[in-house]
Amino acid sequence: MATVVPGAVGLLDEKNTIRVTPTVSRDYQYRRAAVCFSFGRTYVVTRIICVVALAAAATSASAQSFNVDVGAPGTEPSADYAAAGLPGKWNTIMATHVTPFMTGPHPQAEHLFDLAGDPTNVVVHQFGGMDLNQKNDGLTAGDDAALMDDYRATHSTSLETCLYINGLAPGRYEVTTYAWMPVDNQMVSKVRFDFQSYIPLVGGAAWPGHHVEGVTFTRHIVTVTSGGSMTFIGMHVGVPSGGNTTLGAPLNGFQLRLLPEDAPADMDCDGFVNGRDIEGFVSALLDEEAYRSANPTCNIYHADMNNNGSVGMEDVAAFVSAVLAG
Ligand SMILES: [Ca+2]
Ligand SMILES: [Ca+2]
Ligand SMILES: [Ca+2]
Ligand SMILES: [Ca+2]
Repeated sequence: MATVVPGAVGLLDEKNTIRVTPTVSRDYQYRRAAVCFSFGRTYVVTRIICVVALAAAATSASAQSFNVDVGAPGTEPSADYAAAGLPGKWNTIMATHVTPFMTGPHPQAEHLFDLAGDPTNVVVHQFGGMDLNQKNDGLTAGDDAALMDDYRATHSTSLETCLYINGLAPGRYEVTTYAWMPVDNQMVSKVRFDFQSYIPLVGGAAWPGHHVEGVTFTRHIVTVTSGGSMTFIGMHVGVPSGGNTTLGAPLNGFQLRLLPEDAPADMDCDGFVNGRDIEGFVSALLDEEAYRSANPTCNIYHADMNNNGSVGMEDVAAFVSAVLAG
């Protein structure tokens, strides 16, 4: 029986011969396989050697995850605040409108620190959103207020707040975008990303006491490539058609998380597909937030067995087959 090696380096069959999985990128295959192959010219490797490769990869993932508060300097939440994502160092950026318009790295872009607080080459700049506002919402407090009570706003249905993030390692990122208007909670905003058709609305309700998808934030999965047109993330927050341009649409902040490599059915991201993944699959199907809080660094889309972008009943049969075959 084949064994799934932690970190999706590849598959070890009964002869302990590595077979790199077809789902990982060419670049990823090369880097990971090189670690394994360097220990045996005959391509015969041990599981222990590949687990070492996993540890190295986990480090690079956290170095490509970021928490960002949009607001005045010094108003960021504390590092133990997770919001709807992972805890870690919060950057504060003004997200000031800069010209000329460009999607690539801008001379006036701001550098980001990763979750561990280490400096990185990842930079962000903004075009379109004109006002940096702060309102004291009566229901937010503490770190929630630090993130949500200040925001960059646009007041036009035709000019969005456009944030461009450059310098990211290639991969798939989960982007959690906070777009909730303090005080004037009736405001609804739209959130979209370049190269994506999914444009959810967010807002329209008072602070719920904690983060709620569709009220305080949206989630998108965005792919970054090493070449071509998708080398950056382009985020856009705007006033929907018929919306209130006087109040405007807010961008309170965002979180970026580099997702683990594709590993279908591995719901706890331990590198194995087995009975321990059943509980995670069930919660991914029935209660997304419960799944996320139990598996904060994993990838809920490991349950999306038919790869249609959502987790549903259509994924059950394939998941059961994967566990039985595991
Ligand atoms: Ca703030
Ligand atoms: Ca903010
Ligand atoms: Ca597992
Ligand atoms: Ca699916």
